[in-house]
Amino acid sequence: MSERESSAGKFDAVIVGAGFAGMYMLHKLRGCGLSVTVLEAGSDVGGTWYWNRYPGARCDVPSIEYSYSFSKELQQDWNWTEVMAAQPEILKYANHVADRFDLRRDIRFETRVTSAHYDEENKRWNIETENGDRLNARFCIMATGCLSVPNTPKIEGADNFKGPVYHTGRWPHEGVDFSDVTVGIIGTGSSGIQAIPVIAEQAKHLTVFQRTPNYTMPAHNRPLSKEFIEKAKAEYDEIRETERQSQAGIIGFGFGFGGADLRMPEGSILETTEDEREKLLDEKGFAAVRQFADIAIDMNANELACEMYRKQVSRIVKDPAVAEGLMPRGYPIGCKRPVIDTDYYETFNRDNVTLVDLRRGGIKQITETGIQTEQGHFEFDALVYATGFDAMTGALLRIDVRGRGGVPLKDHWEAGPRTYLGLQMHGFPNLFSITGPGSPSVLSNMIVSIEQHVDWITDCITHMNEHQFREIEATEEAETRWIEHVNKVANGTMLTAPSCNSWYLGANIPGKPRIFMPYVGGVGNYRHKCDEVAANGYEGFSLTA
Ligand code: NA7
Repeated sequence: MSERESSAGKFDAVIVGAGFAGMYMLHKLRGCGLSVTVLEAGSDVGGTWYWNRYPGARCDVPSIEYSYSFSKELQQDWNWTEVMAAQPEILKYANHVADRFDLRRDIRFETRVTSAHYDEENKRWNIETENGDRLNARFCIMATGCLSVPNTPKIEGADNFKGPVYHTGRWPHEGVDFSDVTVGIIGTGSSGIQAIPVIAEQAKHLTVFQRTPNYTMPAHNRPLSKEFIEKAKAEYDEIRETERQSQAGIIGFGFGFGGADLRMPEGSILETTEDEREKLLDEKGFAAVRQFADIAIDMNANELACEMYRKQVSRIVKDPAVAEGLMPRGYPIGCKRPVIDTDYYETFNRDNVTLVDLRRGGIKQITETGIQTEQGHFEFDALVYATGFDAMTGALLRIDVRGRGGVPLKDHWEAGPRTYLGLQMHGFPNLFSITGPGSPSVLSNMIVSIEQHVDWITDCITHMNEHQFREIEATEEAETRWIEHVNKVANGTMLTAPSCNSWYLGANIPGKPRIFMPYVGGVGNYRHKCDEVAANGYEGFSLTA
């Protein structure tokens, strides 16, 4: 392609998003000599870590493992400081990668994509942005992230609130000073549970509005020693290979050096006595709760673990009424994305923290000065929404994506997301999604899954170029079979328990189809399946010249 064509907006590939997926995709395709541009809504790289700057934001995967493996030099040069890195350090890493591989020259920032339409005649995608840019590309690659569209629930009176309003997923870059400020926070998912202890330390008073108490485990985060870093660097090849073949793309390399115990659970809780469980709690605290394997497959075993969990909460939280308010009930432990925290329960022993357990009376409306609940009115100066995201499908559905015959993606996904391997959709040729629904994605270490998808897509495009194929499209049959498989392996597990309202199921967004979106089969098995598909001449895809 000539430079003139490229400057007129014609590319081999357009990538949407400059988070960890988009950055690596750009690096790989550029390395193949393709003309590529990345369109990014933010003003810089980093995706999730660019937007989620709330106090306490931290990764829940050990830093040694939550990092790129594609460059050995990068891996050896970069030094993580903590077992689980905080947001500023991860963003610094993303910036380092962008500088090191000179990525920014092919990224257009502050450019939000509004539509992507497939032109069947020319077998190319027409992409438009909010700024009025028009681009044309053979491949359109969606690196739009799984947790990138914040969910702000529609609560009556929300516009009446007079003070400042924040969402954890869109935190101001300059930070927020809560000293001498009274704060109300809605939401006790991962973001709320990370932010609450940090805000409580600064604010004059913090009122926590909790609809569903969560199960959360102490992170035991700590600085990494020089010896640990050296050991990890010496063993990196083995660490990466083991991650790639594992269930979740995490091997818990931090264990023994600080960091949460990520070893696989084993044994049966049903075979323990009450005294034994009590003793285990004395010895290990919350870690005792997740050590048994049967809690993932047997509801009675799971309920015993939940009882242990609640007992541990009551050991930490001094006021029995507050402890009771924080105890999760009525849904199994492990059906939502695990939350890890630093001093979450201890925070509720502070004099400047109030828990409003909305199970005892919900939110009626937001007022000028606070929140009116069925239990009374609570006043504060600033309001924080820690209310999560329209996960996995939200970002793609906000773009007007139209495939063959002008069919909108939202019609194709009306009853829930349909993909083949989470990589492609029938009717949408030459469009790929990275870590899309139907792939291990959010059930795994995202960077391991991102690298696998990017490598697979790059090999696929290279194969097409070598064999002069112009179009690749998942067949309807392959897509149907894959979705049936994705549902089959998830059904009957704790993850799809009817009592569980997780964002994996889309249950946090009113009206969203209740479908388990990621693939439970495991990172290693999934990788083999994708490799097998490629080795068999891209089985399940139709390739046309
Ligand atoms: P989550 O995990 O979806 O948590 C959102 C929280 O907000 C959760 O406690 C919700 O309660 C609460 N929420 C949502 N809407 C309302 C309304 N209308 N009223 C009261 N409370 C509400 O999002 P996070 O950002 O914390 O974490 C997302 C992922 O990011 C996490 O899993 C990690 O992978 C990183 P609910 O449970 O729905 O009753």
